This record gives sequence, structure tokens and C-alpha cells, in this order.
Amino acid sequence: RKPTLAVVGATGAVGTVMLQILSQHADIWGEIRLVASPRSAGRKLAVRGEQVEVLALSEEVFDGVDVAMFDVPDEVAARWAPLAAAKGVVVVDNSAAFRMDPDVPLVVPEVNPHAARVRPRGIVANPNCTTLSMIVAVGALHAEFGLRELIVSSYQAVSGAGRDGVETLRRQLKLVAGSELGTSPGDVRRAVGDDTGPFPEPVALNVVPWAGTLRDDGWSSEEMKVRDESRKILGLPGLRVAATCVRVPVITTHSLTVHARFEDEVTVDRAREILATAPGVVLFDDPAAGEFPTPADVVGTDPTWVGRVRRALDDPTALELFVCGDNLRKGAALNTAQIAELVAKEFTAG
Ligand code: 11C
Repeated sequence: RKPTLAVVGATGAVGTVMLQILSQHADIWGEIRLVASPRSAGRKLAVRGEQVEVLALSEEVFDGVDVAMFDVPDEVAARWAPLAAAKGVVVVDNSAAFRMDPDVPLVVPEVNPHAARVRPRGIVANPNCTTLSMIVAVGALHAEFGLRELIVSSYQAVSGAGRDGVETLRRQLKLVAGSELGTSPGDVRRAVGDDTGPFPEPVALNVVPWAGTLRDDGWSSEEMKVRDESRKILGLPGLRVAATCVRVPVITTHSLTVHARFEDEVTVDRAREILATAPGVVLFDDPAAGEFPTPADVVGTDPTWVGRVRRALDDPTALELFVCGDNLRKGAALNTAQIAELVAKEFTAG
């Protein structure tokens, strides 16, 4: 039988991409129920070529549902995912509420698909979009070389902060367009005024070394997520990880520079072979021809794109990479849908 799916948070930035993906992928689902806050109830959204009415989030909405994909704020997921799971629904949750719960697997289908089968709480967590934008490529290299340490810097798109992030950048870009701004201290800040939206500083004509909330010793929550989640997904609890997370004026697609150190010496040729053949990864790396991934080309695509593959000049066990991934697709909606599809196989097989 075809399982019934609920999409909770169907009207958000990630929810919108979830509906596109459900319309593009093989149609393995029976009914697809769209759920959102009461504010959005009654709206109609297109999925699989049909207009489907959005239902308000309630316990009853999960009656008869087999699998639910959640993209809602952490506190909403913390309350509603266990309620849905108690009704027998397998919840695939894209919030941070359960990612580090030892009874909740954190799954990337190309890296640790087996983990999705063991879910004592009936919940499977989807990683943060920054972790997801690099982990498929890093996981493939780890499988061959044995990862010891990751040092990464992110260049994160504003849609990581939802619709508000996108609208903020677009508003700010209008305020600075065609100007001579960006030439004296504070001129961009004065043009933008207090309208910094979800960001602590103007993001147009700027880069902002901050994402998330303040954690101990000056680290951001985003940087801690990259560390904690990479360790859990790769099954390397002692992995050394240092992340610096930065917001850049890009609408969608996160990029990262990655310094990955391995157990033994690595060669660029072997690393390139691995990346060229790893599922979910595209190697796009010919600097002589001007070829390397950029968000402007990667946005709207599914894979993790990798370029600038080099061996570290001062450490023959380390590689340097530049990776790009669409933070709303593989970084959120696509990985969630892939996990839901893995779970759905259990229903169709049974
Ligand atoms: C950002 N990565 O770009 C964040 C958004 O834990 O799922 C996703 C936050 C999360 O701002």
C-alpha cells in the first residue's frame, strides 16, 4: 500500500521546496496532507499538479498518517513531533530539537542510511543546512581516508534564515543599488538603518560573521551544530571540528571552505576519483578553465558541488576543498524527503 504523508510547515521557505520535490520525485505516496499554523489554514498549495487545502496543525490531522515531514521552529517541533509519533507516525524533523537526542538518529541517506531504521522515539532528525552542504562530500572522503579533523568556514545564504532573511536582503539591496556606498565606514549601515531583519548587521554589500545564537566561549549555535552533527552523522564522537559560520549576500546556496585532515597521506588524484563517483556529489574543478562551483550556478540543483580540490601545502594528510549546496534542497527539503522515502520503503515492502 502507498503510505500517507503529512507535510507540516508546508507554507514556509523549506515547505515550498518540499512540495516542489514531492511533485518531481517518483510518486510513492498515497494521500499527501498539507499542514501549517492556523494562520495559513484554508490556503491552497500545488503538489503533484493538484491544489491541496492546508490544514491547521492539530492532533487529529495525524490520524491515518504514516510518515510526516516537519519543517517548523524548534519549539513547535519539540511539542508536536512527539505527539505525532505517539499516534504511530514516523516523524522526519528538520528542526534542531531532536538532532542530538541519543534516541533520535540523524540521517544523511548517502552517508548513514542504516541509522534511519533505529528510531526508538519514532523520530528521525534531519541535519542543519550548513552541515548538510558539505557532509556528503566529506563522508565520501572519510570512507576512504579516515577523517581526523575538520576546519571549515561557511558562506551562508540568507534563505537559511527563512523568508524573512530573503526579504531582508532584497529590501537592503534596493536601498544600496546604484549608490557609491561601501566606501566609508558606516555608510551601508546608515543606508539600511535599523532594518537588519534576522541578522545582527546589514547583509547587503557586507559579510556577517554570525549565524544563530551565542553559546559558551564566543561560539555560535550554528558553529556548534556543525561540530556536533558532523560527529554524530559520521559516527566519530571525538572528531576535531572548528567552524566559523558567516552570512553572505546570497539568496540560496551555502558554500564552505573545508580543510579535512585524514589518518594517512592523501593524493589529490584519488580524492578526485572518490568525489567524481560519490552519489550525490559533483566534482566541478578545473580552475585553468575557470571552473569551480558558485552559488549562482548551484542554486536549484540537488548535489553537493565540489571544486578547488588541493592537497594542503604543509600537511600531506590534509585536503582543501570548496563546496556548494542548495541549502533549501539538499540542505533541508531534499534530505528530509530522501529520509521519508527511505522510511516509506518499509511500508511498501511490508
Ligand atoms: C542558517 N543553517 O543558515 C541555518 C538555518 O538548525 O536547521 C537552519 C537552522 C537549523 O541560518
